[in-house]
Amino acid sequence: ASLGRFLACLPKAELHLHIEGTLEPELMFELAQRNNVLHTLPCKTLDEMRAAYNFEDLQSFLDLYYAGCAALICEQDFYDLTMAYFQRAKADNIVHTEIFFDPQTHTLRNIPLRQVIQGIARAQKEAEQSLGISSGLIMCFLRDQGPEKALQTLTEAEEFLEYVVGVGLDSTELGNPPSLFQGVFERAEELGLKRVAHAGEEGPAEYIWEALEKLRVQRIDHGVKCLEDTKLIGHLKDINMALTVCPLSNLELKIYTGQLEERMIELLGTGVLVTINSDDPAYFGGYINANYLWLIQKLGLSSQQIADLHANSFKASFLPEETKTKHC
Ligand code: ES4
Ligand code: ZN
Repeated sequence: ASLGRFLACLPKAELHLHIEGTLEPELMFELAQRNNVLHTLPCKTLDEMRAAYNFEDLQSFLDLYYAGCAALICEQDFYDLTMAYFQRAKADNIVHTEIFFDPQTHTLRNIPLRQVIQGIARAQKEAEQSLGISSGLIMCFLRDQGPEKALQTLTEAEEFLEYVVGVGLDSTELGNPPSLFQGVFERAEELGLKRVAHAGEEGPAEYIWEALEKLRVQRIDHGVKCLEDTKLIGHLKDINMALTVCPLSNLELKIYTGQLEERMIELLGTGVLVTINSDDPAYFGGYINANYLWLIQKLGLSSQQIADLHANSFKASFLPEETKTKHC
């Protein structure tokens, strides 16, 4: 219980958070009603929706996550969604967050990119002023839509780059290796953007190598499958590469089923720069503190380990160097 208090008091950073994955069912229904699109939601009632949060694997989650996005239409919806997350973040004492969004999930439904980015950006500005939370925005390409669509999306986003710190790669991992996106990530680098990619979540350790070598990423999202490759673990340590790990996500998506606790202990023991994050908290049953609490309860983390993980998040952030060190 005292560790819980220690955790609550720590001013934290979050580096792996999909804004669409913070859409709580209550807000989803409210927005859908406001937009007259209730009939397009995957479930008819809140209870039915909550009951559907029971996943077999990554794809079964993604299907529901994309379907839920049908409620998001106006600029105001993206503002409300993002502001609701900032309120939750404040409650968990988050002071800095780097937010993912999936532009293609919305442009595929004919929602203008401008509307999406401006709604999110307006909430970011408001949260900085009224809640004291700094943030960055990372645009993720949907890997299952392929590299041509990703490049098209990047080109479309060029007029909004003042709002974006970097690009990422997410969605269905198996069968969609990072190497396919080399050209897009080269273009992103030319544009001065930071680069991250989901790799080694469901996919193999090989995808982590590819993300490092072909996409030149500065962080690996998830990356837990590095445990299958000793040489990779050594390399991640050598280059001081951060992993943005999301324990409750891995639990709910049945990554390392039945042995997740052991594998997390193993991962923390490697000395790789691990950070703790919430991924899609509305779907996986908890925001950042709940993710830390799961580790505390299941792994028996010490206050020193919590403090180290917490410092790692600032080290691995895209904050300016001076700001980082104040928190570590
Ligand atoms: C995601 Cl957990 C996860 N993995 C891959 N892509 C995603 N998009 C949203 N959540
Ligand atoms: Zn993710």
